Amino acid sequence: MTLRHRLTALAASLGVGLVLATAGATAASAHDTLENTDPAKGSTVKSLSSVALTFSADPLGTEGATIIQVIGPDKKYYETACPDLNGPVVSSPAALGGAGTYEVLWRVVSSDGHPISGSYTFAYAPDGTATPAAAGSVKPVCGPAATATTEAPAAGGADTGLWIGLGIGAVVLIGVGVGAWALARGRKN
Ligand SMILES: [Cu+2]
Repeated sequence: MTLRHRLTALAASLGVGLVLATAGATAASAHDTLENTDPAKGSTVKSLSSVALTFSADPLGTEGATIIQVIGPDKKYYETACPDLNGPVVSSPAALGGAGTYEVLWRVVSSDGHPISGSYTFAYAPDGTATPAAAGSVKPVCGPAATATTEAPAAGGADTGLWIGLGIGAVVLIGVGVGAWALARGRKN
């Protein structure tokens, strides 16, 4: 291999690596993000009839892939119907049980086709006995597909593109090091 061949090979691998790294990072950053929630994260509400999540773009209405679960302090489910998609807003009606901390578990398909998910909590402190406590459901209300807890790996997988990009970036750096070493060695010979 001549010096010119080495340089050409190095430049080619650098170019391919950079393109792949950029593509990976772009894919990962294209997910929709959760911009607003009602109730707000960490807030305390006196009453609640629905949970509404607003995303940065319109999630895809893929059948069975949109999940909102409202889990009470007794681990029962207090959403009362399947989620409704309306542009960037995904909402579910809910009727809460006793006072305490409730967790909202959600999953949607980002407008770029990747599932994204998350959870947050809010507190429920009803005013006296004005609102009767709902009984809740021992199972997620929206069918067997709506088990958001089993979707945790999907949430991790959503950032795979970024890690692939970073990995390729690291490989490129190693390649540059090896290439420089080979060049220095070739020059010496
Ligand atoms: Cu994505």
